[in-house]
Amino acid sequence: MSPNLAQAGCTGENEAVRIDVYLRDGALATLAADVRAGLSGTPKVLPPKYFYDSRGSELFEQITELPEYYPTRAEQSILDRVGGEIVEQVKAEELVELGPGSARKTNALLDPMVESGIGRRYVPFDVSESAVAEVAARLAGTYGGLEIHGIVGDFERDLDRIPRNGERRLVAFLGGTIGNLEPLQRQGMLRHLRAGLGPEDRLLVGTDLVKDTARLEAAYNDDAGVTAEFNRNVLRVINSHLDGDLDPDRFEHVAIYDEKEQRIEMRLCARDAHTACIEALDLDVEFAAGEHIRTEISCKFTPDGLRHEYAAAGLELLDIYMDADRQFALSLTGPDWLG
Ligand code: AVJ
Repeated sequence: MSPNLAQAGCTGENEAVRIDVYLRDGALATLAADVRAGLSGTPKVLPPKYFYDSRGSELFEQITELPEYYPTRAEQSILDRVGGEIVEQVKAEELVELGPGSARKTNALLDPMVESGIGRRYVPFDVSESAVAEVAARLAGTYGGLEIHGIVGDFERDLDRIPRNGERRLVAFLGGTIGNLEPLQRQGMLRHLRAGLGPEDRLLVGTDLVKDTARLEAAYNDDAGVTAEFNRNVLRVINSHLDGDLDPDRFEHVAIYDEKEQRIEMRLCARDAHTACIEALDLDVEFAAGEHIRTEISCKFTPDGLRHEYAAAGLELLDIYMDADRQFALSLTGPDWLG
């Protein structure tokens, strides 16, 4: 399949920007299949990637500024402290960023890459086309000589689309997004990423850390109700793309920490018994009063647990960096000798 070169070479005036869109049609096909499968079984589930239409991406930006939501600030503080050190160590010619969103944190890596004269290319890879387009345009303005090659895709399916240029690569998967995957999916993704690394390439992963339940739950139950709106947004996405009549007001936002599984679960809980219709799927979905849809898991980690997970995927944990309050971790990993 050839990419839909929506904006190849024509974002702004900058010829160094290219964006390949692999998702545009594919996204709707997987949305339909995922919604049918997820809302037909028990418990009901929806994949978190569908939060991020332009409204959902905007709501997530607001989440990152909430007083209760510490991960973004904690990760930023780590990157501000060690970004230069990491770049110097890796001597990366290319930065591939998985799920950059608005890429607010990326400067902490791109600045030292560009200043050292070693960095040449930035490859933002995101499920949101608007996010990739905006990031590409903004960073093209900031970094004159930098080549930018955006990819709009699903990192569970399109990772192999990232072209290999034979340059030394730093692959960054920040924000704790890897925590949205189930352990088996996560292991699969780490192995996949490992398989794409040359001996000198490095993978930098951001993960939220296990901490007390109150603090974790507050981060996903903010007082201003922004996370609740973000959660309900997935219903609006389904309604608009699949002609559904899911009523956001009939669902309560719930986020609870499961200490045994070490993860936050976000849910939408039906306030009363009712039936929704998803026209495009010719599907009626019945909700009992109090029945929930699980809309996201967000796993929390320990440094030891991380080391083991990386090792199982053929990755060696070379360095682990934490913020002063040990809330969040950045893992620098590389392919191990046996892998
Ligand atoms: C961007 C996926 C890491 O799991 O903390 C924020 C998404 N969900 N508030 C997270 C999210 C609810 C976030 N990630």
